[in-house]
Amino acid sequence: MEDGKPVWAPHPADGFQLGTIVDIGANSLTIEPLKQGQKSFTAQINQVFPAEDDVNKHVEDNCSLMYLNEATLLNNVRVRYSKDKIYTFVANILIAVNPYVDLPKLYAPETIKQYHGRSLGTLPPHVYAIADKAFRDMRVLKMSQSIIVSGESGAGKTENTKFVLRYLTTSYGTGQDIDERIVEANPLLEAFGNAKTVRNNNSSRFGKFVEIHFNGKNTVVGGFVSHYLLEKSRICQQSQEERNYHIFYRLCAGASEDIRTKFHLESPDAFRYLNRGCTRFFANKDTDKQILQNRKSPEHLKAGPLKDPLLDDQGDFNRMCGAMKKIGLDDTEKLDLFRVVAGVLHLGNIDFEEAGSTSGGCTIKNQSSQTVEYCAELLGLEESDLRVSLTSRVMLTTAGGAKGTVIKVPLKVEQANNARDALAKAVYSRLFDHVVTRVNQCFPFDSSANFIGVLDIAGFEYFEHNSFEQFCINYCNEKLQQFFNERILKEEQELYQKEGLGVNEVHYVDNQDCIDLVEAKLVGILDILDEENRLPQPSDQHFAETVHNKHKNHFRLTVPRKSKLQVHRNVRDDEGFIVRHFAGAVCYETTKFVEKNNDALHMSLECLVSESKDRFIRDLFENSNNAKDSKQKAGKLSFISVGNKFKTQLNILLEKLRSTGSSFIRCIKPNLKMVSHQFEGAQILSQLQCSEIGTQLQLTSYCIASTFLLVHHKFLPVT
Ligand code: AD9
Ligand code: MG
Repeated sequence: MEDGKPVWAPHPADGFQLGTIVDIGANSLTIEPLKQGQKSFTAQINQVFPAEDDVNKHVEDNCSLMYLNEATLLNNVRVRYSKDKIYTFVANILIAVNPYVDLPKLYAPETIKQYHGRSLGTLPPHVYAIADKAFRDMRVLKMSQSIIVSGESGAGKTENTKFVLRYLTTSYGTGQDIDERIVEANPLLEAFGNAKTVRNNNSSRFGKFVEIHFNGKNTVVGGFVSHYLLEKSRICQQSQEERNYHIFYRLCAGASEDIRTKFHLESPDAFRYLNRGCTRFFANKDTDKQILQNRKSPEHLKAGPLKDPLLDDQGDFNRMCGAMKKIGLDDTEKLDLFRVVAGVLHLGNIDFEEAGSTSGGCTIKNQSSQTVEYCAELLGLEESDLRVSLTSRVMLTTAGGAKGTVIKVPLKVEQANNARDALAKAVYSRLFDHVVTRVNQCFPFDSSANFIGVLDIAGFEYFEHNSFEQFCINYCNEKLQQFFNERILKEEQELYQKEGLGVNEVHYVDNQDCIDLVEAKLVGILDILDEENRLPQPSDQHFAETVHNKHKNHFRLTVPRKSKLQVHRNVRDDEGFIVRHFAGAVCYETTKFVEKNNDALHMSLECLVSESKDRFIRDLFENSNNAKDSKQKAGKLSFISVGNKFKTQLNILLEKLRSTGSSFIRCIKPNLKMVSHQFEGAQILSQLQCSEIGTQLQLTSYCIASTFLLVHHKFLPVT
C-alpha cells in the first residue's frame, strides 16, 4: 500500500469505504475518503487493505482478483449483487447472497440443462455448478459426497438446499416418482418444522441432512433425511411477532368444513399456543409494507390479528396437501397427522385453578371442561385419566424404608401448566419424528452405491439472550468449523507440500479445545449438565457454578461478570458462562438449561400417552426410545439427555462427512429488513468473517492458497 493509491478502510455501516492514504504512522494510517465532503480519519494498519484499480469490476471467482483480502471480497460480492449475480466463487467454495426476490431465469429448467456435466469455472458461479461437481466427483471417485450449506437465519440455506435436490433429481433421476418425492417431501417437512420468526418468515427450526442415493450406474434410487434438534419451546410459546409451526395456522385456515367440525377447529386466535407470541400483523412496518406491495391481494390487507399478511396459510395448506399426495400419504395418514395437531391445540387451552381443599393442589377450570373432552377425544385418552395426569404426579417414595411405594402428589397450578406444556411438546415432537420417518418411507431404496448429502443446519448464533438452543447450535458449528479446517486448510496444505507447491503455511486456529470443553467425558459442559439433571433437585444455578468450578482457568471459558462487554456484566456467574467460540464470544444464560436438556415426560404422562386407545398416538410413543427407557427404568423419574443425544447424532454426522468428499456453500443475508437490492456491507462482512471461510487471517490466507488450489484443481480429472 502506498500514498495516493486507493485503499479500503473500515466503515461502520458499509464495512469498508474507499480512500487514499495521506499519512503513515507507526501502527495507524490516515485515510482521506474518496467520497467528497468527508473528513479524513485514522485506521489501524491491519484494518486497511489495498483496493483494485477498478472497483466497479467484478469477477466470478474472487481468487482472480489482484488483491485478495476481505475488503476486495466484500466489494466483489457487492458489485455482483447489484447486478443480480448472487453467486460468487472463492475457489471452489460458493458464496450465495439471498436476493429476496424471485429470479426465475436463474433457476429455469434450461439453466439446469446448461450446468449438466460442466466443470467448475466454465460457467458462471451457481448452486447448480456445486451440485454437478458433487455428482461428477461421486461418479469419478466412486465416493459419496456432501454439500455443507451454512449461513445465518434467513440467508438462504433451505432455498439453496432445495435447488440442489431439484438439480440432482432432474439431471440424474430416473424420471419416475422417486425424483418428485425427494423434492416434494420438503413442503411437508417445512409445514411441521418451519415457522415465521423475526429473522425469516419461513425459518427452519430443525437441522437436516438430506441424502440422495444413487445406484452403481449413478442414477437416483432413493433418499434419506436425518433431522436434528427441533425447537420444542416454540410449540407452547413464541417471542413477539413470531409464530408457532406453520401447520397449526394452515390447518385452521385450510381445513374443510368436515375436518373443522370433527376436530373442533376454530380461528388461530382461539388457541393459547397460537395467540400469545405474535401481535398484530398489519402493514404498519416498513418491511411488511415493502413486501406487501408485491402482494396485491386485498385479503392480505384485511387480515385479522393472527392471519399473517405475509403468509398465505390457506394456499400453503392446499399446496402441502398436494405434496402429501405426491409423496404417497393417503387420507387416513393425513387425518392422523391433523388430528394430533388439533389435539395439541386443544391441550394448550386447558386451564387450571387452585383446588379449594387443603391439598395445595389444583383442578381443571370449569371453562376448560369441553377442551379437556376434545383433547382426550383427539388423542385417544380417557378424559378422567387426562385430568388426573395433568393435575397430579405419580412418584415412588423411599420414605420410612418403604422403598417403592407409589404415591400421588397433587400439582400446583404452575406445575400443572408445566405438565400440560411438557405433554404438548412431547406429542408434537414425536409427531415431527414420525413425519420424518414417514417421509423416509416414501423414497426407500434396497441398495445404494453412493450418496450425495446436503446439510442444512443453522449457522453460528449470537443473540442478546442465548440459551440451550444456541449452545447446541454453536457447538455444532464448532464441529463443522473443525471439519472445514481439516478439509480445506489442513488437507489442501498437505497436498501443496506433497506436490511441492511453494505456498506459505496457512494459519488457522485449532478449536479442539473448545469442542472438548463441550463434549469431553465427565468434565465437558454436556456431561456436567447431565450430572445436574440426575441430581434429586437439579438447578440451573448449581449447573453454572459447577461449570465454572471444573474449568477455572480454561482459555475458552469466562465468567460473565468479569467480561469486558457491558452486556455480559448483567449476567451473574451462577446464571451463565461465556464461551469463546471461533466466531466470537457468546454469553449463555443457563436458565432452563436443565429443563431443556430433559426429553423425558414424567411417569404419569408417559403412561397416559403410551396407553392411548388411539393406535397412532400409542405408536408415536412406543416407537420412541423414551418409552423403552422409561419401562426399563420403571419406578424412577426418567431422564433422557437432549444434549448427549445431539452429541451422538453430531458425531455420527461428522463421521459421515469425513467419509465423503465435500463442497461448501456459504449463504449470506444481505439485510435485516428481508428486502431485495439492499446490501448492508458491515453485517455482510461480519457474516463472511464468522463463516467457515474464516477469520480475517484465514480468509486472506485461504484466498491466496486457493488461487493455487484453483490452478491445481484444473488439472484434476474430476472437476
Ligand atoms: V433459517 O436458518 O431456516 O431461519 P435459511 O434456511 O438460511 O434460514 P431460507 O432459505 O429459508 O433461509 O431463505 C429465507 C427466504 O429468503 C426465503 O423464504 C425466500 O423468500 C428468500 N430466498 C432465499 N434464497 C432465495 C433465492 N435464491 N431466490 C429467491 C430466496 N429468494
Ligand atoms: Mg432454513
